[in-house]
Amino acid sequence: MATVLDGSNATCEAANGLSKEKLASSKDLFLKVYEQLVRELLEDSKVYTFTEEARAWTKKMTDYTVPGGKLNRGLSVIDSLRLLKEGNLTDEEEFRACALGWCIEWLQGYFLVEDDIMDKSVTRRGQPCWYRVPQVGLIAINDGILLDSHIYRILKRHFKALPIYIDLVDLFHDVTYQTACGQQLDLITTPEGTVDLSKYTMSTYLKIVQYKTAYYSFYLPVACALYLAGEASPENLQIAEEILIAMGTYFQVQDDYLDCYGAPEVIGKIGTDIEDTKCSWLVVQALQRANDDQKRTIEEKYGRADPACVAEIKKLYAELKLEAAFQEYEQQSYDELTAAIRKVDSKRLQAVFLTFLGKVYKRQK
Ligand code: DMA
Ligand code: MG
Ligand code: MG
Ligand code: MG
Repeated sequence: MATVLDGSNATCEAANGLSKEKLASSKDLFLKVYEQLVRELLEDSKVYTFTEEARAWTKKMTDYTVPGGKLNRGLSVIDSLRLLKEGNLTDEEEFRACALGWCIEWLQGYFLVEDDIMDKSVTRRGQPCWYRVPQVGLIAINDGILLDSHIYRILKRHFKALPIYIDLVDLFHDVTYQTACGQQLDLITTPEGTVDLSKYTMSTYLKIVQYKTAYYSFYLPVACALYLAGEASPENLQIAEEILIAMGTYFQVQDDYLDCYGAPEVIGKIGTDIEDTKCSWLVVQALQRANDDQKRTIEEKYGRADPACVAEIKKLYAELKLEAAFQEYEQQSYDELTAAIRKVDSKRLQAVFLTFLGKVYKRQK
């Protein structure tokens, strides 16, 4: 079937008027704004004055945990705002979109620092997880809290004078709450040392991923752009929520797939979902397809650190043809998402959603 998007950015941009050059220039500007925001945080002495040692720690910690990812979430604020305003942004508007984009990347840095401790992960973005860096250890817990606090320092400095300030603070608070609730569901569905397969249903899975991933990764960037554009009406926010929660769900299914089948050199992290007994899309699918014997294998081998057990689970996934099941899911999600987006009245909003979808469709990392 011919679709507006074929997964390559080129097709997506041609359909929506955001050129490759424009996307690249967003990134250059975005990275410059990072340097400014860090400088401001380190020089900010309104409520706290750094010692030299603390300043150096914060700089190192922030550089290590905030800017090293794909930056899709952060860049989506400026890319979305450009589409909403059809390219007519003042320098100030561009700066604000970047600053808000960085607030999302800071939020992501915060959640990942904590997530890697809780998931006992080893690497992130191609380097050791922050808590595994010598001299860091559990200081990372407090570093995460600091990253979260930085968001509100940035918002105060750059948005306090605007009428949307309180809406933005509220939005970041709400989305942080939603994400932490999703993380809670993710963690309590699999208390250490137990495997209760009856909990691994599709409805539990969907609830976990909607809250732990979709709100902060997909809804938040577009909601920020809508506020900056002066178009955050309840109707627009609701349409954005509907489409972007579905898109974020698809994104987390990809994350679960890549946890098992992605190459660590490409995804920058070593999967731990099988060892951690996670309610992953793969195990939910496996349970739906498994016969009694295969269910017993899952009961006995899932959630064990022993590499032989992990290998047995992967073998079972192969028997149950889960790679093909994922490909089928991916195509179906893509078709459903594009159909839903085409029903949106505003062509500009359509372009925002299609551009975001183009960034993640068939991603390898
Ligand atoms: C990620 O879930 C969710 C948050 C809020 C960080 P995950 O543990 O599957 O993420 P990752 O695979 O990146 O560790
Ligand atoms: Mg994790
Ligand atoms: Mg996790
Ligand atoms: Mg994962």
